[in-house]
Amino acid sequence: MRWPDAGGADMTKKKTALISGVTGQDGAYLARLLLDKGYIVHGIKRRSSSFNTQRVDEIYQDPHEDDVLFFMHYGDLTDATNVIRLVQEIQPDEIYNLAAQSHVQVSFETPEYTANSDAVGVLRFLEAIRILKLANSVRFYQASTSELYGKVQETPQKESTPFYPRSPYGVAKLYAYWIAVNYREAYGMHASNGILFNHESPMRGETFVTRKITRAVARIGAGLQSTLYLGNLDAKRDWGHAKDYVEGMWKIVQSDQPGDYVLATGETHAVREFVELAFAEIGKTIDWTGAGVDEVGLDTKTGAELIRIDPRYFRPTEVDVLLGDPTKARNELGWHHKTTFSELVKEMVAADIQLLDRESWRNTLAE
Ligand code: NDP
Ligand code: GDR
Repeated sequence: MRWPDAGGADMTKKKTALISGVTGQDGAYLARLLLDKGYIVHGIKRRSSSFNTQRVDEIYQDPHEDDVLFFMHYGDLTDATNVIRLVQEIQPDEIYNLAAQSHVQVSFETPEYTANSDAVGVLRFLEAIRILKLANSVRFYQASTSELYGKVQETPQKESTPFYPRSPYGVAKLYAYWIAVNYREAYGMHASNGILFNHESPMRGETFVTRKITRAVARIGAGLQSTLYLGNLDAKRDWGHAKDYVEGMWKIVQSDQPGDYVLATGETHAVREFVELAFAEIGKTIDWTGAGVDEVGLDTKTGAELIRIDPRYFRPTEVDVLLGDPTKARNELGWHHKTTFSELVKEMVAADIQLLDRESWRNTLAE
C-alpha cells in the first residue's frame, strides 16, 4: 500500500497536526518541535478548574491575531462525539495521540477510568478516522510504552519481545497498541506505535520518580525540606530525555510505511543511582544503611536522613527492570538519543533549583 506523502497531495501546503495531551510533558515538547518545522498545530486540552496549560503558555498565540499557527481546543478522550467533531473540523494530516492517564501507580486506584481514556480513547480516535473516511489521508501515532513488557520475557526489549503488562495502565496500553495495529491491517491506516521507554525532562510531572527526586533535591539544598520519601529504590529504568523522544515520534510518522518502533537509550539505571547523582549536584553524598522498608539514606557529612522508604509508594505488581533495544529505530529512521543519563539528571536538578529561585523571588516581591 502507498500512503500519501506526509502533508497530503499539495506539498506547498503547511501540514496540520492534531496533538491530544498537548498540555503534558511530551505534548509540550512535540508542539514546539512541529511549530519549528512549520506545522499548524492543534492541541486538545481538558477543562480544569484551575490553569493546566503552563507547559504550553510560552507558545500560546492569541486566536484573534493574524497568522496563528497554534490552536487549543477543549476535549477529552472519553467523549467520542468530541473526538469525532475535532477530527472533522481540523482535518489534520497527522494525529499524535499522547493523551492518557499516564501514572502507573494511579492506574491501580482508577483502573476503569484508565481503561476508558488509555484504551477506549484510542479506539475513539481510530473510529473517528474511519467514520470520516480519512483512513487514506491521516497518519496516526499512538503513544505506546515500555510498560507493555512489564514482567520482562527477554532482555533487552525490542519490537518482537512478548508483552506482559503489570498494571491497569499497562493492560490498557496493551489494548491501545493492538487496536492501532488492527486498524492498520484492517483498514490500511497509516497507524504506528512508538514503544517509548521512560523519558523525562524539567517538564516531567511532579509525581513521577525522577522529578519527585529533583524537586526534593532543590528544596533540601535550599533548606526547605529535610527528607525525601520514596518507594522501590531498586527498580531499574531506561531513562532518556523527552526532547529526543518527540523527534523520534515525528520520524515514525514521516516513515513511508507505518510500523512499531522501540525508542530507548539502551542503558538502564536504578532509582537509587538517580538519587545519588541528583544529590551529588548539590554536593551531597549518601550512605545507605538498613534494609527493606527500614533502609535510609544518610548525608555522609552530617548524618541527616535524606531518604526514607514509605511503603505507600510500592506497587501491587512492580516492573523491576526495563532496558530497550532501539536498533530498528536507528537503522530505519536514523533516530538515536542524544542526552546521556548524567546530562538528564544535571539538567533536571538545575531547572528545579532555578524554579525554586524564581518562586522565592516572586514571594519576596509579593511581601
Ligand atoms: P503526561 O501525564 O505529562 O501528559 C498526559 C496528557 O494527557 C496531559 O495533557 C493530560 O491532560 C492529557 N489527558 C489525560 N487524560 C486525558 C483525557 N481523558 N482526555 C484528554 N486528555 C487527557 O504524560 P507524558 O507527556 O509523559 O506522556 C505522553 C504519552 O506518552 C502518554 O500517553 C503516556 O502514557 C505515554 N508514555 C509516556 C512515557 C514517558 O516516559 N513520559 C513513556 C511511554 C509512553 P492534563 O494536563 O489536563 O492532565
Ligand atoms: P513508571 O514511572 O512507572 O516507569 O512509568 P515512575 O517514575 O512513576 O516510576 C519509576 C520507578 O520508580 C519507582 N519508584 C517510585 N515511583 C514514583 N512515582 N514515586 C516514588 O516515590 C517512587 N519510588 C520508587 C517505581 O516503583 C517505578 O519502578 C512512566 C510513566 O511515564 C508511564 O506513563 C510510561 O508509560 C512509563 O514511564 C514508560
